[in-house]
Amino acid sequence: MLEASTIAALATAPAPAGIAIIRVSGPKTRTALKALFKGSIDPTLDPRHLVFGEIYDHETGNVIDKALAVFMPNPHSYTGEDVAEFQFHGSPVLVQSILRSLFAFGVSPAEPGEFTKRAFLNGKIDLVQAESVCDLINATSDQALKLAGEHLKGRFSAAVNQIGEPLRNVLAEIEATIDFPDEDIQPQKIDQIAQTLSNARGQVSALLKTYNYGHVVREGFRVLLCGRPNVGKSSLLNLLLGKERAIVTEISGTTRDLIEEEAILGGYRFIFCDSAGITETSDAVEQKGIELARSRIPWADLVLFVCDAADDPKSWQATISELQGKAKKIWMVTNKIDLNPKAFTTHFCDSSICAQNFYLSAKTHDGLEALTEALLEEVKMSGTDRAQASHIVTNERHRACLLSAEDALGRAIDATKRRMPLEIASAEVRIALHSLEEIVGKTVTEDILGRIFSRFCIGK
Ligand SMILES: Nc1nc2c(ncn2[C@@H]2O[C@H](COP(=O)(O)OP(=O)(O)OP(=O)(O)O)[C@@H](O)[C@H]2O)c(=O)[nH]1
Ligand SMILES: [Mg+2]
Repeated sequence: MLEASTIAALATAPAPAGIAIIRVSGPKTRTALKALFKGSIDPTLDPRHLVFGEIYDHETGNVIDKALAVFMPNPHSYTGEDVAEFQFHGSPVLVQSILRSLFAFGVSPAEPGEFTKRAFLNGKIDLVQAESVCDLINATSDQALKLAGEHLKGRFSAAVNQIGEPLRNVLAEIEATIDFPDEDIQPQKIDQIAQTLSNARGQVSALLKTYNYGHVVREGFRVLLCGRPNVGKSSLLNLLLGKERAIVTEISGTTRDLIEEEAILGGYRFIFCDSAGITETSDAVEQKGIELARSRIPWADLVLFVCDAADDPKSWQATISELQGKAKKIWMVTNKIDLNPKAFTTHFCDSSICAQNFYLSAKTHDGLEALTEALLEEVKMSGTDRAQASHIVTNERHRACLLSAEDALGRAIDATKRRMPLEIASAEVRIALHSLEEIVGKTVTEDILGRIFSRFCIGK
């Protein structure tokens, strides 16, 4: 047990509810339970079973509420310490009274993420698993939940640890040759070492390639609706969201502000953003809106450039050229095809500017299904080389560690190929291993831990 204090916090959301749960962890849990809870039996004598009883105020001796209590002795608990949980009527006033009673008994308020931090420090879970608890709680889509679940099972950590294994062997081999400098190192041996390093780097690179997908699943895929005024951007936004979020009128320049809203499509999280139509105008408010629209372009994973099927392609050419280079990816959506069904013969944007062309009627919904299907496909393909869910990098910290490992392995391979002294390769392999171990938390500083767990809510 690394922590001596006993902590308590509300584990459920801080709002009136059917029930609330307070969690307690640490060496004083057993005595706190005995002193503050009286049930049909002593819960510490019947671990992992709910016991019905009453919770008492430590200072006045009065009953606070009827409750269920459960005791989970160490080491078989979430934190690895003695843990107790109380379930009672979900009133915020009762929560405060029970916490006050526990604090009066000598229990301390838990810090954000402290239960999970203790689970990590006591070796119940590794750092990737601890982080995935946070991701699981905050997941906003089925797919994000699935990735967090896989990471929580420890499969991603296993994949990372597996990459490190042969590197440890290489290190041992190099060390042995350094210890016996008189013995000649066979060239095949050095080639073998270079091959092992190169395999490991390949595995690291493969993981890194999944980050784009992992990031999009976790944070959402960002789509900006952009184009000239009055072409139907807001109509399309409303269609994609399935609700009337933005004002639609026949007046050009209706939308001024950026309108951002999330939607779940096919289990994936999308963030759509509507913007003011880009045009030359002397209206100060409209100008401000256009500036905002332009500033949003780098934010988007994809820009949907909407145009009106009736417009001469010359009218939008300059605007779309302006987006080119600033936008990560552009798709052209020719709207109002109900009025101009033959638009596809004249409206087509070059693949050097737009990756795809779509034809739509926001009025009749013609073409909407093709567009949403393509959006889903785009998210699914956002990792060039989609691996199984357990091997997908979702976290920026993990990516930074993998990049550092990839670089160090690159330098090690280079040194071996150039037949430089093996100490150089050995130092680089150590850096790579250190970076890999940092991912799962085998080597991690207090500062990094602080940053990770401060993102958690209290009670987690
Ligand atoms: N017939 C037809 N009308 C459409 C279609 N899409 C939009 N409209 C009409 O076009 C007008 C402009 O639509 P909006 O969605 O407000 O266009 P916008 O691009 O957001 O316009 P601004 O905000 O002014 O830039 C409205 O009167 C819509 O009803 C369509 O597919 N067919
Ligand atoms: Mg609009």
